[in-house]
Amino acid sequence: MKKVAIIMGSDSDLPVVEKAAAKLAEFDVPIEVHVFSAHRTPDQARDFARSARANGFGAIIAAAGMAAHLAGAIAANTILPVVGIPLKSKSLDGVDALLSTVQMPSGIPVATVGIDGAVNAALLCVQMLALSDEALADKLAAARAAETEKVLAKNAAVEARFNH
Ligand code: RP5
Repeated sequence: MKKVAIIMGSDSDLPVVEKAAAKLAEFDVPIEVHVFSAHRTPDQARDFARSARANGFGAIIAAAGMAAHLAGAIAANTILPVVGIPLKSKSLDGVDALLSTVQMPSGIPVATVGIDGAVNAALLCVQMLALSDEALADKLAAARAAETEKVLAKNAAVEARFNH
């Protein structure tokens, strides 16, 4: 199976980003995790992106806060699909990172999830890999069904309490 790379701009991003790692682990998707910054370590970010496809990756998650150029900078240097996670920070609640990540120029897409949307970023990558992996597709379908059952159980509890 191809690997998923999780790149974050700073180790201070880990509390959110590790939720993506945990979700990918649930599906037994192999990952690599790195701290590369578009601004502080641009050479390392570029070199990683340029070699990622040849190194066995199928998708890249890039998470950053503030003036979040990391996902775009990674996407500029690879034809692999890049999923961007804009991260919440103190000053602007993540809207700065959201706009920096999502508003890519035509030709260099970044599939941007919601602010701090690490779980959805991971699930998108699993869905991409599942396009060519039937066993993974079956796991996704089972996980979706299990989530549905959880919500139905919550609904049953609420209905039992209020509807007589
Ligand atoms: C961004 O700046 C990082 O992704 C992080 O969200 C933010 C702050 O980084 P630190 O100052 O905590 O290292 O590049």
